[in-house]
Amino acid sequence: MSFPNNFLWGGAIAANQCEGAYNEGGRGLANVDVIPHGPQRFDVAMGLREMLEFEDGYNYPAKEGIDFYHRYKEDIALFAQMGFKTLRLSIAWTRIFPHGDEEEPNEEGLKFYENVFKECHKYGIEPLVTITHFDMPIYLIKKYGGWKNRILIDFYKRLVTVLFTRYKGLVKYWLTFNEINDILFMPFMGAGLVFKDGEDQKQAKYQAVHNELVASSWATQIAHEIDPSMKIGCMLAAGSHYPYSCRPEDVFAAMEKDRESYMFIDVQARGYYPRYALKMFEREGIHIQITKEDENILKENTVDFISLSYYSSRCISTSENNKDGLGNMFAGTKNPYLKESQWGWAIDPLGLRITLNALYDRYQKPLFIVENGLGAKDEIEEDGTIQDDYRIDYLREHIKAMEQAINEDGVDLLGYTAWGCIDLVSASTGEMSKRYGFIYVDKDDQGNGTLERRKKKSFDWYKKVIESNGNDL
Ligand code: BGP
Repeated sequence: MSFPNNFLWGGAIAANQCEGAYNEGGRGLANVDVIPHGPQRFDVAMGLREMLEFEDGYNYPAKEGIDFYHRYKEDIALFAQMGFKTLRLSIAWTRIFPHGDEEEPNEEGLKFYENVFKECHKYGIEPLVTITHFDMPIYLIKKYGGWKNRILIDFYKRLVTVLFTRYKGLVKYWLTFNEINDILFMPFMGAGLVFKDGEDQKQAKYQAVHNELVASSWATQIAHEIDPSMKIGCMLAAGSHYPYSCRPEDVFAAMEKDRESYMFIDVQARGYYPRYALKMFEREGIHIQITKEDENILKENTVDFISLSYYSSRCISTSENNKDGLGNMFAGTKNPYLKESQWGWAIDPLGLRITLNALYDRYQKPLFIVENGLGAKDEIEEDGTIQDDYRIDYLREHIKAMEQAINEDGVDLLGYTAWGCIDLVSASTGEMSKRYGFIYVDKDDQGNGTLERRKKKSFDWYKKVIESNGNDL
């Protein structure tokens, strides 16, 4: 096993899933604040329900998160103990611009992240910052209709200008939108879209997609103007699609499903819409407002690197009998060759190697795995320990696969940040019991608990992995 000397080992968290303090420091309300846990979660995340009724329903346990807002020093010290080289975290837009359309930013919010970044540097940890991780001001949704309105591009430009100027010298690596392709599956969570009855959802989604893609390119341009050494990446919810069988129809369907996501990165990495996407818009009657300036901005500002989350591969069948992949937001078909997590996510380390190769072959740009991990229910033993060997097994196999992608296939990989390196609120369930961390946080699905931090068995294991630069797994 060998990894490049400067390989960026670390972990990943997101503001909306860990910070809490939703009404402190001048923060405004965000879309993520009104997505309840429980049965209505998906309807709201998908924009299918009017969100206003949930406005006061900022539900436990998301309300308080894991209180990272007040405990970040303690948490970063623990990450430093594991030897993190990098920490991926995100900015809550509503801390910087509570409504999103103000002229001037909120100093208290800016100061908070400045303190967090400085705390990271104290330990030699390089922050890797997601500008928006499922997170936008409610005000922009109510007043402007979210990302389907291209005026959001201007507000986003203002946001990133403030961030790049203020954090120049503190943050080098930036990601513009978390899992940008999630707009298609969770348009309220990803882009603040709420659909009216009878509205053409596809049209609205792809206009929002375009606006985000243009905003992302502007961010790349603005960053490079402010500080040419900044590296801007896109972020894809990745995971190759396998045909369920070798029937050509299944193979074709898997190719099309891959393209649904690749389209985003094709634009961000190559600078223009691929022809298959333009044909699809034509076929589906989707008319996107694209200006000449948009075209130029996209063309001239492709990303510096491509980041991805990878949890599982997906399997596609064209036969109606095989559509049984519940428990996965990308619902596909159950793959009979793979085991699954407690939430039905297929466990496929080789799939990571396949995905890395596919992305590297396609774009020839450095890759960065910014999310990977196993969501599982952890039990505290009588002696107070948490023996999460299942998590260690999952991570070990995925790290092996990425090592092979680097050394046997020649993939250029910048780093690896394990998702939810400290337990936090799950994005799909809005609850705590789906845990990913090396550090246990005492809190349950009703929001009760002391918030005490406790190292799991995987904590020392990951420390050893980083210390040995991936040699000792
Ligand atoms: C990704 C998100 C993360 C994260 C992760 C795990 O889609 O970027 O925010 O939560 O998935 O998903 P979950 O929390 O639903 O298990």
